Amino acid sequence: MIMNISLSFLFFYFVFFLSLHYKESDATTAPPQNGNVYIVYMGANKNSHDMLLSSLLRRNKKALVHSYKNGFSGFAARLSDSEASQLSKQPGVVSMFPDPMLQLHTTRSWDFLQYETSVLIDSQPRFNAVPVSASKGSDTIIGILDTGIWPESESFSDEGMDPIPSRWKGKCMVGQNFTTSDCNKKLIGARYYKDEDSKSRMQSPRDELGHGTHVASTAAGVSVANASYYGLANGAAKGGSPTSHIAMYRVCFSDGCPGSAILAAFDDAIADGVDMLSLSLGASSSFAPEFSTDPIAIGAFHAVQKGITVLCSAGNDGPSAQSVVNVAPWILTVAATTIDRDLESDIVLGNNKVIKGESINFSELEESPKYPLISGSAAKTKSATEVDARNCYPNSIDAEMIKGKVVLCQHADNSIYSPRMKLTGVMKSGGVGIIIVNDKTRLVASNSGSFPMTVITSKDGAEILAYINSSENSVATILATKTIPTYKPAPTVAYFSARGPAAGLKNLLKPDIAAPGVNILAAWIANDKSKETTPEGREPPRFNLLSGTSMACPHVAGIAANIKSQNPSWSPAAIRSAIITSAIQINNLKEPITTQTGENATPYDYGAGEVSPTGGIQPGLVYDIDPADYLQFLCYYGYDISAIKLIAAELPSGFACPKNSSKDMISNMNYPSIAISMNATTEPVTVKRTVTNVDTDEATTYTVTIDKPAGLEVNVSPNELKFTANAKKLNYEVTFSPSSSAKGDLFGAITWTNKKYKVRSPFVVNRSGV
Ligand SMILES: *[C@@H]1O[C@H](CO)[C@@H](O)[C@H](O)[C@H]1NC(C)=O
Ligand SMILES: *[C@@H]1O[C@H](CO)[C@@H](O)[C@H](O)[C@H]1NC(C)=O
Ligand SMILES: *[C@@H]1O[C@H](CO)[C@@H](O)[C@H](O)[C@H]1NC(C)=O
Ligand SMILES: *[C@@H]1O[C@H](CO)[C@@H](O)[C@H](O)[C@H]1NC(C)=O
Ligand SMILES: *[C@@H]1O[C@H](CO)[C@@H](O)[C@H](O)[C@H]1NC(C)=O
Ligand SMILES: *[C@@H]1O[C@H](CO)[C@@H](O)[C@H](O)[C@H]1NC(C)=O
Ligand SMILES: CC(=O)N[C@H]1CO[C@H](CO)[C@@H](O)[C@@H]1O
Repeated sequence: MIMNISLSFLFFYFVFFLSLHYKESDATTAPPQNGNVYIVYMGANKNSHDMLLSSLLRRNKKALVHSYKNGFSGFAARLSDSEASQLSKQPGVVSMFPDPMLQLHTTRSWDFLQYETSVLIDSQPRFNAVPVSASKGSDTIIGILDTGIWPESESFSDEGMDPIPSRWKGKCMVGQNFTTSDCNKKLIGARYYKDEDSKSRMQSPRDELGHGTHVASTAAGVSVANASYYGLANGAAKGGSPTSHIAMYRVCFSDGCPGSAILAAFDDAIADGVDMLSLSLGASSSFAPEFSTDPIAIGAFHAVQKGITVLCSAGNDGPSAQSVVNVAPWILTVAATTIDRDLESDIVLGNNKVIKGESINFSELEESPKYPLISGSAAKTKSATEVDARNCYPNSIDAEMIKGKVVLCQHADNSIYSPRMKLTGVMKSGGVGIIIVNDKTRLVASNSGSFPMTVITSKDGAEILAYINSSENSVATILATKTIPTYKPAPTVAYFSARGPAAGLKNLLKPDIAAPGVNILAAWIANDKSKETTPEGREPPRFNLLSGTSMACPHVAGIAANIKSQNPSWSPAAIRSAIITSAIQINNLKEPITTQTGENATPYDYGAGEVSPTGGIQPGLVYDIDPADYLQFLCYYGYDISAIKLIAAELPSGFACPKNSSKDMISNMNYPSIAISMNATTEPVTVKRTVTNVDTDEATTYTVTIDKPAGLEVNVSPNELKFTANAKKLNYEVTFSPSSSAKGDLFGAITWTNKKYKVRSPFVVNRSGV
């Protein structure tokens, strides 16, 4: 019992901390660090690794936290300042940096909802048809770096699963409340990363927070009928690749995800033999590290070199520009969209008008509007400002005045208090319900526990204010949440989804793709007694509703696993290409996908668009990239050889950066999208691409279609590609010529089509200084 209480507290504290932390991050300067742990990176140098480590351990037996040996060499150690400075000067040490503490990419904690495997969109059924063979099982192994797993969940049943692939070399580690019998043919591996000095961290692959269980079941959970969150979002819960195997690497704890553990997990996963790695975590955009000190970028580089596809969430610091993280060109970066189910919790006013709101509530308010209604500003305390009261900041509204009432609170974008803190304030003061006015979150349902709450748009907020003004005794009620199954428009880009372009990287389009990440129903830990998840007097739910780019990433991981199982020899770049070029740009109203503001989404919002559940299995053509090209990328990015060694353990002999390296040359990497940075000159810019025919039809001709914005001439040469048995790979060039007045971000797409396939590449040209 005591254990449960403290775990719930931890979870609450954790999510709460993240929401506070997010707001404060702009003001602080130092990124969060894991104690005084340092990552000592030694590249490919395995000999000095052992020597250095044994000399360190002679002095301090307990200093070692993790040792890395498979993909790359190095270790993480707990060091005093003087030890750290000494060690950094030792031969063989390529770099040394403080162990960063990364975060899970769920939304600021409490914004929850529903799941459906594929968004109901008419996705050009004539093209990219799924081959019949795709219905057979997949043997893919998806590794997940997260908070651990709840192995008893029905989503991880191995009934009907294929045997564990013989290439698997991983482990099912025994830990607190976790034994080898917790693994099966579905969950084939489970590891955790011990840190003897951090007793507060559970030493086990068992999930205490729920996030890892949710993410793993979204990627590869088996179908579970009649899943719901207390009746909401009822249906079959099923992962993107139900026949894939799961390997969980527990790297996150209630205090965050240490970079040293992330690197250790990459190191293990490479040796274990995973095919995919899915990471729903990262730095916040204000602390996004350079590639050379980013454990995700470094670990992913080595994994991709070994043919493992690495997928990461884009982060939840949207909608501001340049908020996207995990942007290395060897990673597939995933943004989040809404799905077509809305969780509606309506308000009935005294004049019988019904206002549509969004939330998950367990209120016991009566259905007739009998509760007095008051706005935060009308309940202002003497000392509070009008703005604080209108936004229901704690201590700015008078407890006596709101007792027994439903309170209307604004929630301005830059509010320092989260909706949950406002809710707690109103609840403690004896209010009976809270209405939050916020345009962005209207489509992202929030779980308000047992307290009645709903979120409405500012337009509806104005209507309620007018009603309060016009009525002597304004009254209202908040109704039970109901599931609206065919909400339109969907998908839309979620407000929290981090946006491109990547800071300092205008020549690479990020994020790459978008996937469902709002109101996602998936498996949950069975012992969660936190108020956020389990209402008073109820049993913990078997499934939970969450939102975040964390939830979007495993959708794409499942899809990537299906592509890999059909095309086992494909490189990570080819798999990513298939996903990008088959994306969907149209919503369920057959109109362009929009953002939270209702404007058409751009590639900075959703990359190539919404992921197609099956379109990438047979894409027709792929844009492949040799991992060596990523070394060139680092040259163009501005790194010299010694900086490149901070990421790549080994360089090909004789490797040198081109003397004329510049960021503009990144645009020529064979990426499946195109990003170009232009200045005020009208000089045209030409980029090259190479496409490989991956269809069984060797003789086929593709023609190009160009979707170009005003002010930009786009020429593709040649405009026809004739593939034959001897010409599987063909090159083309695209020339972009701006008009003298064209400025800002110019978006468009280049699409190659034959009778069977559409292969679409989005482009962005930024013209500045005009
Ligand atoms: C330990 O695992 C069992 C399921 O086997 C679960 O019921 C229990 O709540 C777990 N305890 C903790 C502390 O995780
Ligand atoms: C579905 O689950 C609900 C509770 O979550 C239960 O009341 C109902 O009987 C179940 N229905 C079926 C067909 O199993
Ligand atoms: C409500 O009335 C006050 C004055 O009594 C006025 O300042 C305010 O603009 C009105 N608000 C609305 C929404 O009509
Ligand atoms: C850079 O130099 C290489 C030769 O080292 C040359 O082939 C290439 O065209 C040059 N690129 C640019 C953008 O000047
Ligand atoms: C504009 O860009 C071109 C090509 O990248 C470069 O040669 C030129 O120097 C730039 N002009 C200015 C004014 O920056
Ligand atoms: C694109 O160029 C405009 C100037 O025309 C600039 O204001 C804008 O910030 C640029 N966009 C990016 C992503 O750099
Ligand atoms: C999801 C949920 O439990 N919603 C509840 C909201 O509150 C009403 C009572 O007012 C319940 O009937 C619903 O079940």
